[in-house]
Amino acid sequence: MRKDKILVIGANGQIGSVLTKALRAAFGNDAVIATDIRNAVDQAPFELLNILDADRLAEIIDRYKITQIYHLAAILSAKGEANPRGTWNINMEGLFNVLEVAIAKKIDKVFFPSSIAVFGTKSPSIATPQDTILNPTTVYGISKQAGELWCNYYFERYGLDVRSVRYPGIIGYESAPGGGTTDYAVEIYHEAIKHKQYECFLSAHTELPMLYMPDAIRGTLQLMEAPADQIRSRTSYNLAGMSFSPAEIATEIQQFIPEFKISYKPDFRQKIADSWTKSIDDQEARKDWGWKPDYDLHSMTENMLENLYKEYKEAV
Ligand code: AKB
Repeated sequence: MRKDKILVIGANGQIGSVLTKALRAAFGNDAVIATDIRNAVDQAPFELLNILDADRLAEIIDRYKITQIYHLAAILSAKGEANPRGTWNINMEGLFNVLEVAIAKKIDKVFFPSSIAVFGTKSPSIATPQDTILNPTTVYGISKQAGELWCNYYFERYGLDVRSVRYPGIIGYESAPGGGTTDYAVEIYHEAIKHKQYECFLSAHTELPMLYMPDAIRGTLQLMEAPADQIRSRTSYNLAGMSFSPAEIATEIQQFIPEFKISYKPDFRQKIADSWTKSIDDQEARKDWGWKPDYDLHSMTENMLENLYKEYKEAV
């Protein structure tokens, strides 16, 4: 058997940075090559990589004898709306570069993150099943839906072992999100600690599916470690953790910081959030490869605040 050598593309991002650490803990530091379009401190081995540069991608794969790829580079829902064609180009051409090089270099496994952004106003909004009507309204959501179908195509046509989950909003203390519609659910914890107040860009009762980072990382690694014959979906798996609204997360934070106050000033992201579903059904992931989240809103809030307090204390 070949020794696993893992390439993480987008290793500076919200999920990429935490996933890189987890992969290094599991496989050894030098077995995981971090790449990103921006330089990173503290990430060696690290290579600069623009995912649109297919030659550089192939060169890095050859140099490090890569056997697995985690492709996390993408423009998210809110930021993507500012430049729809540019977002489509980065999200789709980036994925094609990964899928093509994976075939050419006989890569063992590829991970492609999809998102709840594939759902739309015609998808059932409560406990949305995995296989259902998809009518995404953002360019990000459209690119993720198309990406899922292309992953399935490369699996069916070329036998590429590509695996995917639909991430809900991801909340974590180690890294900052950027350009998403669910970003408020991370910002709110920082603002609660720093200023005891937060102005939310979504309205009070906008309920969305969310997942705590440790669960997201564990689920991702679990999917990638599962025997190939257990992966019955080659488009993407729904991955659920919890669902809540800004008002509900604020009430939860008030259990720990009673003086915390929230106000609401919905902006263009409200329309995106309104097009997504409120909760998702992840029974396929549970059945096929044993997925089960550990955290709910209460235990996540307790853990987030504890870790953020530590971080802010160490920073002063
Ligand atoms: C976003 O808000 O765009 C992302 C996502 C749900 O994929 N966090």
